[in-house]
Amino acid sequence: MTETQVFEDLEQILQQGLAALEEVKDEAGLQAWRTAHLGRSAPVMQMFSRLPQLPKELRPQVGQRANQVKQALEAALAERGEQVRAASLQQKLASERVDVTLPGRQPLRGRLHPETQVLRRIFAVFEEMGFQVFRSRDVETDEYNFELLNIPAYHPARDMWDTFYTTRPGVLLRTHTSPGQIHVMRASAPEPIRAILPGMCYRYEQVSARHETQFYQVEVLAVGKNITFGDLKGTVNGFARRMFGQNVRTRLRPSYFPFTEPSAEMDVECFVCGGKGCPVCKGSGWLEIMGCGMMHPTVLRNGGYDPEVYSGFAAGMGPERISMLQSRIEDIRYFWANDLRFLEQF
Ligand code: FA5
Repeated sequence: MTETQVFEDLEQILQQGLAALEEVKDEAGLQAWRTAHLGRSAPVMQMFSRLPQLPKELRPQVGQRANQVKQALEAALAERGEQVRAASLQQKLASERVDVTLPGRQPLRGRLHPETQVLRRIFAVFEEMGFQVFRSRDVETDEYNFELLNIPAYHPARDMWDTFYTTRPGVLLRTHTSPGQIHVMRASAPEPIRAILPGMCYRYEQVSARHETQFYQVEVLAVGKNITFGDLKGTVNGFARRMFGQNVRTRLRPSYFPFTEPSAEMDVECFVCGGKGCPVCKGSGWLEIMGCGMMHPTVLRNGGYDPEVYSGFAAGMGPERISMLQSRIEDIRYFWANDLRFLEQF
C-alpha cells in the first residue's frame, strides 16, 4: 500500500460519509448512518486496525489523519442531527396546528326541572318572610297523616284523601304534607315556629289533566302567641304578591279542613284574562291557589302546644298547579312523564 493511496482512501471515506449524511432525513437514518460510518466495522475504524500493517514511519501521520477524519465525521453527524431534529419539529408544529378560528362545540347543558324551578321560587318567597324549610318523611303512619290532624278513623273527612296503604297495617304514603305539622311542632315546642314543609304526596286517584297519583305540596306553618287570622291573611297575600306580582288581587273563601278552624281557600285573580273570565279560570275570573286556616286546638295540643296560650295558622298549596297556571301547562301528567320535548321548554 502506497503512502498516497492510504491518504486517498481516507479522503474517500470522509467524502462518502459526508455525502451519505446529506441523504439522512430522520432519527432512524441518523442511527443507521452512525453504525455504518462510525461503528466498529466502519471504514474509518478499520483504518485504525490496518495501522500495524503500515510501514512504521507512516503510522503516526496516517493515524493522525484517520483521527481527523473520524472527528470530522462526528462533527458532521452532530450538525446533521440538529438539522434533522429542527426540521421534524417544524413539520410537527405545522401538521398539528390548532385552528383557533374554528367555532367551538356547544356543550350540552342541563336545566332545572320545572318543578324544581317553582319550588325554589316558593322557597325564596317564604325565606324572605322568615320561614325555614323543614322536611319530613314520605312514608307515614295513619296516626300522623290522619288521627293527630283531627281525622279519626271512620270520620267522613277521610274521603277527602284517597290513600295508598302499605301491606303493614297503619303505614301509608302521606296524602298531604300536613303530618309534617305534627313533626315540626314536636321538634320545636314550646318555641315559636315559622316553617314551610315541601314534599311529594301520594293519592290513589283517577289520573286526569289536573290530578296525578303523586304530586308536590308545600305546607306553611306558623305557631306562636297571639297569631291571628290577620297574620294568615297578611302572609298568604304577601306570598301571592311576591309570586304573581304586586298588583295581583286575592280573595279568601270559607272552606273546610278537619285540622283548621276556621278554614279558607285562597284564590288569585286569573292572570290569563285579568279577571274577565276565560277557559283557564273556567269563566270565574279566579284561580284557586291554596287551602288554609287557623290551626285547630286539638292539632296544637297534639303537637305539644297549649291552645290556651298558643295559636297558629297553616296553609297548603300544590306547586304543579301554580306552575301550570303560570306557564299555561294544560296537563299535570307532563311533569313526571320525562318527555324532553316538555322539559326543554323550561
Ligand atoms: C290538603 O291536602 C290540605 N292538607 C291543605 C291544607 C294545609 C289546608 C294546611 C289547610 C291547612 P287539598 O286536598 O285541597 O288539601 O290539597 C292541597 C293542594 O294539593 C291542592 O290545592 C292541589 O294544588 C294539590 N293537589 C291535591 N290533589 C292533587 C292531585 N291529585 N294532583 C295534583 N295536585 C293535587
